[in-house]
Amino acid sequence: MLSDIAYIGLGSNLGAPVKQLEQALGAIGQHSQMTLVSHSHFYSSLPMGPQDQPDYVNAVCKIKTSMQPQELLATLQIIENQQGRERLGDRWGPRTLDLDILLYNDLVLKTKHLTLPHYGMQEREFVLVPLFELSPDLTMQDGRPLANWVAKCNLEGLYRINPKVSSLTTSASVT
Ligand code: A4P
Ligand code: MG
Repeated sequence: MLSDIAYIGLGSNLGAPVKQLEQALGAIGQHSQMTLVSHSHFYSSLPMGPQDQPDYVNAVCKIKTSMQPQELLATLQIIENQQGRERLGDRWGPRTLDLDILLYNDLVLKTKHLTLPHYGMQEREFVLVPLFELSPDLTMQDGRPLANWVAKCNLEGLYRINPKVSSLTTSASVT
């Protein structure tokens, strides 16, 4: 049963980033153990970390899934790999596709391979703004509303880059 809810952060700054995100949303929607509930607009953002890399395109999607978090992470990493993700070891370096689990229900978890909520999300405007667009009433793990975090973040260089592609959500929602 697809009863667990997760939010996934999508990011790309190599290999036609908008297409990478569209393709990833398609793969998520078509997976038998995930339903794509909704996705945010796509946003252009300045690179966090090394500055000698292209700007990113970021978005957030909400899914329902029957997978446990570890299995979901492995599945998302397969999708990253299918889209040419190379792990070159340079932290925060450029990538064709990055899929991070931001939230999984209300779960708080810290294992070697998985930290939930995602460790950096509360400082990242390219995560908070699209997440707020999808679910403005969310409360964060510290008990404060997501809106408070959004109000505090630096929006410099962040802008929406496309109209919402509703067909993606509609076709992908069919199980
Ligand atoms: N991992 C632990 N928790 C999670 C989680 N909740 N979701 C582990 C996903 N993965 C999680 O990730 C490294 C390891 O984190 C995984 O093997 C998994 O076991 P990775 O995707 O292989 O490598 P990474 O993404 O380079 O590492 P890191 O430190 O997670 O980077 P971030 O935090 O993803 O940042 N600038 C802009 N504007 N937009 C971006 O999207 N992204 C990054 C990467 C840098 N700068 C950016 C952006
Ligand atoms: Mg990642």
